[in-house]
Parts: sequence; C-alpha cells; structure tokens
Amino acid sequence: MSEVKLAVLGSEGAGKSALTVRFLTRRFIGEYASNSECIYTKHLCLDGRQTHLEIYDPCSQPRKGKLSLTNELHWADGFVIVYDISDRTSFAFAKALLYRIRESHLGAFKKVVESPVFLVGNKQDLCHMREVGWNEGQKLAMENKCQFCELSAAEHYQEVMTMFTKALRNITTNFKVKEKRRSSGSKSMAKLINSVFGKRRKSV
Ligand SMILES: Nc1nc2c(ncn2[C@@H]2O[C@H](COP(=O)(O)OP(=O)(O)O)[C@@H](O)[C@H]2O)c(=O)[nH]1
Ligand SMILES: [Mg+2]
Repeated sequence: MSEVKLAVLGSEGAGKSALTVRFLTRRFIGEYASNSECIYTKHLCLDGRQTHLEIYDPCSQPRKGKLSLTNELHWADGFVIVYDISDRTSFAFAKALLYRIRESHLGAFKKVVESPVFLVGNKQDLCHMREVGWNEGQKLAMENKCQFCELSAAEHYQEVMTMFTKALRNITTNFKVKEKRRSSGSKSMAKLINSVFGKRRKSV
C-alpha cells in the first residue's frame, strides 16, 4: 500500500477546511472549526492501487511574519495551496507560501525532486466580487511549475474531487521519479568509486 501525505495550506478563510471536508465527505457544511489543526486519514484506491492518505488541514496561519513551514516541508509529500479569488491578500499569502516551498528545494531541505504543488483559486461562485484574475493564478502556477485550477468548494463537488485526485496522482508519479533518481544516483556513485579505486589499485 502506498502512503501519501498532503498538506493543504493558505490564509485564514480561504477555504482549506471546506475543500478538505468536501473531498472527504462530499459535503459543504459552511462553517468549520478554525482553532484546531487536523490530520485526516482516508483509504482510497488510486489508479488501481490501495493508498493510505493523510491530509493536513492546519489551523489558521499568521499572514504576517516569516513563514517557517519547517514541519510541513518535512512532513508533506505534496501541497495544495488555496486562496480566495475575492480576496487579494489571500493570493499574496499563497504566493509567499509557494515561494517558500520552492526555495526549500534549493536550501537546507535539498529534496531530490521538487514537491508537487496544486494552486487553487477557491470561491469561484463569488466571481462577481473577484479581486484576483484567472490569468494571475495561472501565471503564478506556470512560473512555479505547479498545477492550477479555480473552483468553488461550495458549488463544485466534481471539480474538488478532480483537483485532489490530480494532486495525489502527481505525488505518486513524483515518488517514482524520486526512486529512479535515487537508484541512478547510487549507480553513478558506485561507478565513480569503482573507477577511482580501480585506477588506484592498478597504479600500485
Ligand atoms: N461562497 C463560498 N464560501 C466558501 C467557499 N469555501 C469556503 N467558504 C466559506 O469561507 C469561510 C472560510 O472557510 P474555511 O474552510 O473555514 O477556511 P479556512 O480557514 O481556510 O479553513 C467559511 O465561512 C466557508 O463557508 C466557497 O467555495 N464559496
Ligand atoms: Mg480551517
């Protein structure tokens, strides 16, 4: 059974809990506890493979101050970053989260391959109050090599399902790439050691 850990991040009120609960239960309740963080677990069949899924839905994160994300970056195999299309500050926060995740690839975390990220513009049903254009979301996603969609947790159950399924599929594909890189990395290291020590032995 494969195990997948997904973190749903974004500013307070963007709809992280609404999206997560919609995916897990099909329901849109309307109000969600915002003072507790949750890790939901679910067994599902993804492309014929039994998968144990864990979804991290944090309690609200500070909009200001340095984003650490250290625990999330250690824990998660991939991320869904949510903003509210009717709230520009939530888009700025999503951007900061995305940059933090992408810089972690270069920094101390030195991941083998970049973590899959799905950028989601939520509350599409509020498009009459739109503050963030579809193009802006799409552009940010393209520039940072992540997938993108706009949807409404309130009104689009099927889109929510499709988004999570794509996000999970991306993570499992990423596992395979990581495995390949690791094994070809260790093969080339073996070759290098062999050639160095092989040469030495000959010269003695
Ligand atoms: N109109 C609309 N409201 C939404 C949607 N998704 C979430 N909400 C509302 O936005 C508020 C914040 O949602 P919540 O999931 O608690 O946000 P979180 O803080 O990111 O977990 C709640 O009142 C939700 O009912 C949506 O797609 N459309
Ligand atoms: Mg919440």
